Amino acid sequence: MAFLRRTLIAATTAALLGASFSAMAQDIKPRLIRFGYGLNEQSNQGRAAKVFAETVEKNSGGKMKVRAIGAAALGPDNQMQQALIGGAQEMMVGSTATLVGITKEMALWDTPFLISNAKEADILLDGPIGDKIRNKLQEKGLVGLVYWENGFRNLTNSKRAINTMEDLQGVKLRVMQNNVFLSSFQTLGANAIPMAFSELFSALETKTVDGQENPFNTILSSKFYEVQKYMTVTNHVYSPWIVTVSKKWWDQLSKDEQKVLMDAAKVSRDFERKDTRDEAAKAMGDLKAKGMLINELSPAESARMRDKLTKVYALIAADVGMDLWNETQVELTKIRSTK
Ligand code: TK8
Repeated sequence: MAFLRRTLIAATTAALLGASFSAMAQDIKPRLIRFGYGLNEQSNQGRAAKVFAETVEKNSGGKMKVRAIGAAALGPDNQMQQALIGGAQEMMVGSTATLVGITKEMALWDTPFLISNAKEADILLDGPIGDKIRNKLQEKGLVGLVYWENGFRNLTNSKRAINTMEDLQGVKLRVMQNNVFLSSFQTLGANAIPMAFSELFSALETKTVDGQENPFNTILSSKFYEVQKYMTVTNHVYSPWIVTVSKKWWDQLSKDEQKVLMDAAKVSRDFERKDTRDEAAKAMGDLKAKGMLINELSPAESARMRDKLTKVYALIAADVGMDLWNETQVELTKIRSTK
């Protein structure tokens, strides 16, 4: 009898303990991070999002889990930004260009012909100027972790080959949603129409717009070659992407958790830049094979465009502040003198 009672007590205790263990296990269920992005899963953005997710999971010992959600399934860039600010979504990666309405200094990256190669991009973005601009996001409820490469942008359209600025006249050209892009392409004579990236493919398909501009990689991964006949290699601006976190959510994380995210963001950045550059180097051939007619803008015509766009430089300098503008010019001169 006494034995039976003892066994019963032991069993009950074990059951209770078991129950409280599983309650604890529930308490430490992994932190779920929704990481949204705009391009397809099969793209440089999608591949790097996967690397980020795997690295976070590995470095946190499974305590943090990233669900990478592409193709703007969580909404276009600016909708996700608002969700991050409000704390309804944890993370995203998207264009710095769509952040200009939130942090005006981001407009620096939209300066046509500012950056002319990968080395300049990496030094500027990862150095004090990139940090200064990235950290400005904090006042607005966002934490910027790292910049990824979107790349040098080129023009496509369904109307005609663009050999001179005059060929842009009357072309309905989708631009990213900010004043620098709008003014730049208006200045060059196009009929510039700001629009979210997520609406772009169908707008091109239905001829709501005739053309758009994006790096080779995106023209390929978003299958724009299906609805665009002409591509002109202009390299008119180097576009970064930026990985951002909801500050509301970030502030609830431990220092260790924040470090896991920052470290993984850097791993994803290094992977992404290499992957993007490798892909861009082959993409022109791929796009030709898909049937696009490709021409390169002549150096003389490119110089004409730059001249015309100096007017936009003044607008950007006023937006980002003269100090930051001058600091950037000094930094670029320095980079260019140390070949
Ligand atoms: C993807 C966009 C895209 C950008 C654009 O969401 O909007 O044209 O180049 O990469 O951020």
